[in-house]
Amino acid sequence: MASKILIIGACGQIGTELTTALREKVGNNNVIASDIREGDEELMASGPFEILDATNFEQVEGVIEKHDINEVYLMAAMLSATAEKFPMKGWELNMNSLFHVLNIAKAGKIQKVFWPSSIAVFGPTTPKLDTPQQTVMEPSTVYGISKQAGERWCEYYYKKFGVDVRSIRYPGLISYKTLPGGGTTDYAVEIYHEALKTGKYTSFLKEDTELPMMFMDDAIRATISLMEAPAEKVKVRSSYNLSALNFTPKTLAASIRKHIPEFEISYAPDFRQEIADSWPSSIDDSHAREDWGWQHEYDLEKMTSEMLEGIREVHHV
Ligand code: AKB
Repeated sequence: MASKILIIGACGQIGTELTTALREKVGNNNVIASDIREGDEELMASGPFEILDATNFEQVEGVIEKHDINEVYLMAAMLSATAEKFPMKGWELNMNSLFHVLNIAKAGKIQKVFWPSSIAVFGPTTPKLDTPQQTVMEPSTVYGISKQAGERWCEYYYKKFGVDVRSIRYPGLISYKTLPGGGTTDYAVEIYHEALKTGKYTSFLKEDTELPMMFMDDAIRATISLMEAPAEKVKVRSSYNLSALNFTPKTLAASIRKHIPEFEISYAPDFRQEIADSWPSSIDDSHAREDWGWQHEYDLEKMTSEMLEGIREVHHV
């Protein structure tokens, strides 16, 4: 039997590309996209879509029953910078949506769940370099606290109730199809758009702020391959560290300058600097590599070429 998949938050930065990739893999009609609002034309035209509020249990359960879903990817979330502005809203969205899906899985109505965690689970007291899978975790943001609590609940539901839930601690994700919204790593996407549009960019992080990052194609491949891995290979049931590249705004600007020599960057750090300073600079992801064979493909130079080409094509810049 083909998997019937529901993607909650399908119109966001990850959801859009995940929907396309899964539809190519298992067939358009086997992937139900859903979000609080409609997505772009391509997504809406490529298969079934439901308007869905992830915080409403009846709606989530209703869509799962209506389409006979057996796998859910819960991608709806409020990211780090926005959640600092709306702490209770961020907490409620990030936690309630997870509980709804975990409880539906516990009741046996779905068989597999993917839930995204983040490098935001780490905090200022975490070792910054090559941050291990298991280490000190004292997140200092609302988003980080919600992701850390979510990880604990995922592991709890797996151990107590046998819920097959799988998760990745995403680094900053770089993509050209859909813009990110409300994150601390968003500068690394905005910079490419501005480089092409205006030839300059003011970074809201300092020039030497190094953060773990990943090109979206790698993130989508990792997500699908974790979900396809045999259950016994998925040994971490909180969330896997995952790594590809680490860079600073200054190194990123230098890689853009190889294509656009006149590109100029300036720096005006804002409240997001403190968030970035609390996160690791690099991540040890050896568990993901050993357990289910994770390997990244994109380095900084390859990613910069794809980003510039992709933005030109998709956004006609
Ligand atoms: C954010 O910046 O909030 C996200 C993340 C690292 O989870 N991109």
